[in-house]
Amino acid sequence: MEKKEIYGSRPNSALPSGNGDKWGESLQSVFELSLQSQGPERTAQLLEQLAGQLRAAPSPASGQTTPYANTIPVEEQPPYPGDWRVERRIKSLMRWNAMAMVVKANSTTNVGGHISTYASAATLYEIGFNHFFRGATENFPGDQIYFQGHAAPGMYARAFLEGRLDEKHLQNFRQELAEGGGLSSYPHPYLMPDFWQFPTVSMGLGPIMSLYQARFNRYLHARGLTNWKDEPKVWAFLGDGESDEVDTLGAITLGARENLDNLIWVINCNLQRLDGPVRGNGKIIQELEGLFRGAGWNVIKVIWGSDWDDLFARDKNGLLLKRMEECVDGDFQKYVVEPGSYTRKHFFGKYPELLALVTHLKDEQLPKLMRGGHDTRKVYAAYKAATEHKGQPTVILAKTVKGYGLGEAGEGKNISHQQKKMNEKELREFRERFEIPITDDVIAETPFYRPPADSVEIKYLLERRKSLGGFLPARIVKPATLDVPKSDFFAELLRGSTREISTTMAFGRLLSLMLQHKGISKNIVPIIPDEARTFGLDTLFREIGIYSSKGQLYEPVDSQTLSFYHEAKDGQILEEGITEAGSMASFIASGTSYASHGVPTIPFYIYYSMFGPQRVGDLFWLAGDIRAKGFLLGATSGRTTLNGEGLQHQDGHSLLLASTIPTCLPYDPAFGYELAVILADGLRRMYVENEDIFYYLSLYNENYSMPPMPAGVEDGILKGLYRFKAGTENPHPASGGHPLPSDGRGAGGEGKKVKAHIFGSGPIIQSALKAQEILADKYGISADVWSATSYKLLRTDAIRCQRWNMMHPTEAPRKSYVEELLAKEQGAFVAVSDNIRTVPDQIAPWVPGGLFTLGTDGFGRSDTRARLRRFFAVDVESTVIGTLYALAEKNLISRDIVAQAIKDLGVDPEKIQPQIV
Ligand SMILES: Cc1ncc(C[n+]2csc(CCOP(=O)(O)OP(=O)(O)O)c2C)c(N)n1
Ligand SMILES: [Mg+2]
Repeated sequence: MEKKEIYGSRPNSALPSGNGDKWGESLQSVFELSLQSQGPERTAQLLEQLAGQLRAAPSPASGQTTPYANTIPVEEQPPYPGDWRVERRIKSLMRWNAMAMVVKANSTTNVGGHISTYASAATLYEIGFNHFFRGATENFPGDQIYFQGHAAPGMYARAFLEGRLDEKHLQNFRQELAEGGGLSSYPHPYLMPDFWQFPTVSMGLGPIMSLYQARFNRYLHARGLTNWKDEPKVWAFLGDGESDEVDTLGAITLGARENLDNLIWVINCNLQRLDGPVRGNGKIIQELEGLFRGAGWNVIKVIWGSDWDDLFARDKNGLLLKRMEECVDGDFQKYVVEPGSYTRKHFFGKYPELLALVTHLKDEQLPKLMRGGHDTRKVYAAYKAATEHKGQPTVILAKTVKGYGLGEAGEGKNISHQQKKMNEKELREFRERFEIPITDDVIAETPFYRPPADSVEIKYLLERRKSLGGFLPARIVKPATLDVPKSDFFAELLRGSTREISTTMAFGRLLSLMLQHKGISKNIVPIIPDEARTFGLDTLFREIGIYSSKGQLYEPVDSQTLSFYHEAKDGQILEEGITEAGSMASFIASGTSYASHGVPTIPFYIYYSMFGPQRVGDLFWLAGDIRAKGFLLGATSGRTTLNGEGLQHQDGHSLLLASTIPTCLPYDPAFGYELAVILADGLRRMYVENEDIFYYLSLYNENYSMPPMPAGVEDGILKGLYRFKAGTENPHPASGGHPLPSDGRGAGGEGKKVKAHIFGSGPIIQSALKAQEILADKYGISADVWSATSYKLLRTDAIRCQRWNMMHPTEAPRKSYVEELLAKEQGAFVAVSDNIRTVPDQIAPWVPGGLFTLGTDGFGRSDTRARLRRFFAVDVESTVIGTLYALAEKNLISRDIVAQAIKDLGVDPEKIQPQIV
């Protein structure tokens, strides 16, 4: 008898049958029987249970996907607790106002904006707002919600209906500099600090931050720093296109490993991204399901809406599911944009039985068969299940239509993402579809609409938020300060040491001291991505423990040693493993806990500096936007100080990258006392003065003796430059030194004093100090050595003055710190550091007579420090030559001296040099 194929016509979707495969045949017939008697949903559920058992088997053999069906069967849908009619009205008003603010803004400007993202996600948000998202109350920090960046107009529209924003705000969407201020394009706490909590618009950052936020919440609680009654949930809304970002999916196993059932992701699967379909030739929902299940998440698919339930119930042969499985996402998109007749012919028409299923529906009704993500009841059921699920994070894969409700203006079209204008006809259609009471005479102006305060809608909406604890999004910062140590607490570092240590070791010591300081010890959050041993911080393992939600279930191999690998439920260190992105996400969660939990914590994130802003620069940028505080420590810094490691490891430009972040203070300290002063001041500014800034400190691993702090330099350390060691007043060339020319221009010649100034940073200040001696001894030149701790800060101060002067041309000009400091200095100015020249060059315009810079531009090499420094020309000899050259350039000495010095110092001028194109 010929077997009738009922389910799965594609090669891999039917079970193997025939050819004597009895098991396959048997399973197939049980499957078919189940479909006929139980229906597809129940069958899908049973299959999932079996698949679950299979996955739990020692060698999982099955794939990770379930049929293309709703995970929650209709029989298990909970009753809907709200008044869905009123909610629909409210949602329609949101839709209108969100659309109107974009259309209006773009009628007079070209500021852009997005309509279609929120249009597809409105139900996903509204169910959350009306039933799930809890605001902050006395003992509850509020649920933490990462709104999809491009859906921002929807959140503004809601805040407008809630009375939190007025028409003027909406009118000035994306016109923040307009009179009276405006609304930022996307969630930016920096720009709207009372409103937005989490920046999300750079795709992938919201997802990874939400993961680490959920874990950080647990960490804070485990360490006794919070006293909430209920645990906050972390919700992240993301796009299906966004799931292509490595940041989105790259860390999801953390969620399962840490049993983050406080985390819910809602992926708005409208099957489209900016240009077109996310997976035209496949199914993004299925692909994501497989990934999340594989990573140990609870997956809830919301594929079809209630309108389909009846069809599925009547489809005894499972043909409807089969047809859905056959279609790729590109097909589904076509059914959105084409008329119902097309869907009837091409979707249902493939099988006569399917056609029969929809004979009672007119063509116009077919496009109204909703996708699950637009169905209030289905979405509610999914959220309820997600919030109640224990032991795993949940991802909800909600199928929606991009630009839902825009009709001809963009519903499901490839251009939908960028649609920001609508003509009058389209506006009328939109108004009719969502029943907005706006009359024809004004519709072309796309007026905003808010019903009166005593309307059913507004009362309902406000009551819902009230019962859920208040409005969201809201960023509420309760004033809190810490009793931070002053610099004298670090007296040991201020005294210096003859013992040779590196600035990394100095930092280790400072951290130990801070961990003993009553005012801040418990608020410190050390974050390390698998590099503690590199930085000599492994003793902390035992002292303060590594946080692990599971404690330590094994005896560590080094349990007999003093600094054994100690994991504990209340451990203080976040040992993140090899993930700089994850570590930055932890830094941000900790650096914003003052706002998200009302509990200030102080992150010290120490990492291999090359893998800092260069690798995860977008998260550095975001740290500024989100107003994170804390200290980033780029250790093993320097293109020549980190010898041996070569091109990929030697960092000479992170300081420059860090300099680009407006709220970041980058410092390049040379000595332990500088570090102590900077840390103490940073603690004060961030945790006492409550400035929303963060610090980037370069740390190096070269050992040298640390001098005691000279008197009166604290201010200079903090501002970025101070004279560390003045040159000798009357230098005389030592006997055997190079004879000076007697042309009247030469150093020391005719009694003329030739002066130079060398700015050194980090360990390269050693080159400057030794060069200072040689310049005095051999060339009779007095060179002052300055410690340049922060070129960025010098520069920003200078440009602030410059701008003021430009705008006040008739008033007495202001002078920046660096100009004041150097105003009376004579001679040539030279900078030398282990960074590319652009770092010191930041201040060149304000140095009298210009700045001559030595630096490490070009790729690193694996070699010794000495050879590397010669290669890049930042060693002692090159610093001498550079200084002489700078003097010669100013006609202060003869060029012959420079040429002679090159010979005397044994430098080969023709030797290979770093390539820079
Ligand atoms: C890192 C990054 N790359 C590119 C963009 C530009 N961009 C903004 S939205 C978008 C498409 C988003 O598609 P999806 O995630 O599916 O969201 P949808 O609007 O469809 O809900 C792109 C490419 C961005 N914001 N961030
Ligand atoms: Mg999308």
